[in-house]
Amino acid sequence: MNLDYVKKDFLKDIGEASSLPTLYEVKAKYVGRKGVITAAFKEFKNLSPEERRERGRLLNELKEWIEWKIKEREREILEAEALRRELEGFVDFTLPGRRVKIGSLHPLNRVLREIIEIFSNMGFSLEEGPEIELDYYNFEALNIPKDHPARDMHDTFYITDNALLRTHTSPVQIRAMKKRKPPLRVISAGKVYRRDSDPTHSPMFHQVEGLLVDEDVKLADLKGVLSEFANRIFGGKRKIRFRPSYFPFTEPSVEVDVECVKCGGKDESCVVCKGTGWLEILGAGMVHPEVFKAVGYDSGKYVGFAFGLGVERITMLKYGIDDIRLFFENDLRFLQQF
Ligand code: 2NL
Repeated sequence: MNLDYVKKDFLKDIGEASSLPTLYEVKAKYVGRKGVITAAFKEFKNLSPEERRERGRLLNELKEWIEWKIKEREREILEAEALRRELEGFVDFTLPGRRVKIGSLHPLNRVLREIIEIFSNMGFSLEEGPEIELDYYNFEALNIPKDHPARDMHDTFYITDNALLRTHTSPVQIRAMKKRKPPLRVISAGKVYRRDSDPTHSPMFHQVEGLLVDEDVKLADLKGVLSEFANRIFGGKRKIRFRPSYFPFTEPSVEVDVECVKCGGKDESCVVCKGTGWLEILGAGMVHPEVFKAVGYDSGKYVGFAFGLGVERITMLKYGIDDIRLFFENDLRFLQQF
C-alpha cells in the first residue's frame, strides 16, 4: 500500500466532510478497526524485522497525523454549527419595540359619558328603556296626536301598527314617571331612530333627555341647569339664550342656543355659527299638563321641566365635525383623533 496515496485520498475525503456524520465516516474509513491503516498493518507479516520497524514507524506517524487532522476538522465543524445556531436565535435588543395598538372610546360615547356625568352631578339619575317601543309610550302619552307630523310614516320606522323604533328617549321618561312618584330627577340616554339621512341627519342617532318634576319649578330653574350644562360641556363661562319654540309635550317650549364655541360671537364670517354668534344645542320646555295626566301625576300640584339634546350635534359642535356620517364609518383615521 502506497502511503502517499493514502494521505492524498484522506485529504480529499476530509476536505469534503462538512458535517459530523460525514466526518465520522471518514474517521472509520481510515483509522477505524476495519479501516485503511489497520489493513496496512496486516501487510507486515511478509516483511523483514528492519523493514517492519521502519514501516511501523511511518504507519504510526500517519495514523497520529490522521487522528489529529480529524480532531481539528471536528472542532471546525462544531464551531461553525454553534455560530449558525447563535445567529438563528439572534435578538437585537437595540431595535425599537413594536407598539401594541389599543382601542379607545368612540367620540360619541366619550361625550355621552361626559353629559351623563354632568347631569348626574346635578342629581339626575340615569334611566334606560327599550329601543323598540309601543306607540303609546312614544307618542300617545307625550300628547302627540294621531295626525301630528312627527307620526308621519316618513319619520318613524314602524315594526307593526303598534310597535316602532323609538324616535326619541322620551318614552323612557314616561315609564320612569309611571314607576315613581315626584319629586323626580331623571335623564334617559341612548339610540333613537328616524327615517332621515343627510350630512347632518343619521337614521340612528343618540339622544339624552332630562326631566325634573317637583312643586314650584320655574323656567328659570331650567335655564340655570342648562346654563351649568353648557359651561361644563363646552368649558368656560358660556351665555345661553331661550327662543320660543313648539313641542307637543312641553308648554311653553324653547329652543336653546349657546354662544358660538368657535368665535364667541365676535367673528362675523365665522363658519361654525354663520356669523350669528349663536349655536342651537337643544330643545326644552315646561312639561305639558296632558303628559302629567297620562302618567297619573296631579298637574295642579306638580310642575316640571324637560329637555332633549342630540349627542351627535353636541359632539360635532365640540370638536368642529361637519358631517355626522363620520361617526358611523369606522375610519380609524377619524376615530384615532379622539
Ligand atoms: C329636541 C327636543 C325635547 C323633551 C324633549 C320631554 C319628555 C317628557 C315630557 C316632556 Cl316625558 N318633554 N322631553 C322636551 C322638550 C324638548 O327634545 O329637539 N331634542 C333633540
